[in-house]
Amino acid sequence: MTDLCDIGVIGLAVMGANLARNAAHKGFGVALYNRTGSRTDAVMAEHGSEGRFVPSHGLEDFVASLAKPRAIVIMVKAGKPVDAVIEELLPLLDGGDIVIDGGNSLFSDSNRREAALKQKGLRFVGMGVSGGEEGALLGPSMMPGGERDAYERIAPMVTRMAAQVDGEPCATYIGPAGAGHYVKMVHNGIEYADMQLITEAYDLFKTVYGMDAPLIATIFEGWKTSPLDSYLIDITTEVLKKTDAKTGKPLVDVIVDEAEQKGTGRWTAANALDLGVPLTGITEAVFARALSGRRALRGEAEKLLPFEAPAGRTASQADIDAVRDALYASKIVAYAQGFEQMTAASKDYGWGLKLGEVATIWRGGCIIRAAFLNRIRDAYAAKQEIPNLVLEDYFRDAVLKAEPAWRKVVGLAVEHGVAIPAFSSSLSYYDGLRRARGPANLLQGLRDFFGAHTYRRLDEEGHFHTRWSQDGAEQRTDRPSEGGTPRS
Ligand code: NBP
Repeated sequence: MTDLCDIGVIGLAVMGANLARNAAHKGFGVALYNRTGSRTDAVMAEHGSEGRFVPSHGLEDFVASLAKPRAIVIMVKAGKPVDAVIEELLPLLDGGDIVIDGGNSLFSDSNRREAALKQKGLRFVGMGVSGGEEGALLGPSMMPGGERDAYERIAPMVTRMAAQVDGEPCATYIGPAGAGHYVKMVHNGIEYADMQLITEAYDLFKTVYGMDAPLIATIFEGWKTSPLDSYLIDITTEVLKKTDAKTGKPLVDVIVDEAEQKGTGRWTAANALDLGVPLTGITEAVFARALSGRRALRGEAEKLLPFEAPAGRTASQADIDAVRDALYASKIVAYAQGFEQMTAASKDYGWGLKLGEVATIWRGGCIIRAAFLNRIRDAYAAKQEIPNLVLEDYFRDAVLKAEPAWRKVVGLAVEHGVAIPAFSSSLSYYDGLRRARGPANLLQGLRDFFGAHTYRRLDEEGHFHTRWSQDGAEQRTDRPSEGGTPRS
């Protein structure tokens, strides 16, 4: 039959509907299904003429409208709804059919789903999709993981639907099982850090220099020609420029200062703790959102611990450039940490991630798309494994150049009581990273004192314990330090 569809989409909210339209615009026949049929009808009423759609109000009809082996994209709310849809689909599918979860699923759920479907002779692709509503429609960045042959089957569709940069699609096979959703999770974590850094730069301009939103917008606009050039800088300019129709004030000034989160940043930070990767930038960004959410408490606290906004200093061009440079250096640290986390995950989970390809497919379509990603791609083109991006030539030169400004800006914020957790933690991470000998020797001494956890010596191999509270003598012990050695 010629009229069977190439791809099916289940879940026609913002992302599903736009991804389905994207597929149709590229010439693919698209089967449509949504639990609540009125949503399917609405998509058909508004967009039915944009391509070849076959809507169904029942899953059986939906499955029957697809060419075999079937490729079915699930775009429903992450978590239990994905399992519910898979449960319903199972009896209707045939061996070799491919179930693609395009939502923001937790990577460990994708590991589980892939294994469960494999047992039933079905193939699973856990595919991170980034770009929001517009990306889904015009070309997102797509991060598919699962069995390679399942990806190969859908690759012609996925690569055509993805954003294209310099003739290359922003989609590539990421790795086995949950690797695709993992990389999407870290992408979102980096997005958290990037947005937090931008927010801190805004607060410095607003609170220390007393600038209004339209003026700050012009500064961000100017950064388009700097290495910070990115989608997030572009939309920061747009948001800061917008005037509220009701009050005539900048819209940003009437928006409640309470950030919401759906969980991917938190997952990234929690996984970094599991892997023992120092992911300070992203984690501080998650905590900053949590603190923003305690609005009533902050209101009470300001009464008891008064905050006095500094009398607006005048910002010189050098002051503005210093904030830009501090933002850039902190951003480099946040990305370096995210890439270090993916390196660690790739080893621990045996995924063989190709991080140069990850940087390549993040250059377009996704929320963190930025000129800067070309530099990361270049670094991985020259070297397969990179312990830390900060140490690579381009980034090392950039942070060294930015360092004086970075310190000045962090110092200024501290002096004036402006919270800059991502700027300052990135600088502290940088300072910790470049010390061949840090202060953890004392920590080990303390641990050995109260818990006999042992320590190693600089001048001798082996593990040692001092009988601190007894005769003070040191003894060699075969027992390795409890808690294992830190990740090197
Ligand atoms: P939502 O995350 O808001 O989910 C709504 C969809 O899930 C509707 O189609 C709804 O059907 C369906 N659904 C639910 Br809820 N429970 C269901 C169940 N038990 N069985 C079947 N269907 C169920 O949609 P979205 O914002 O389009 O996002 C879809 C996925 O893409 C999510 O995982 C999201 O995190 C991810 N994502 C979103 C964005 C974005 O910018 N929004 C970006 C990137 C990724 P109904 O109509 O019958 O209620």
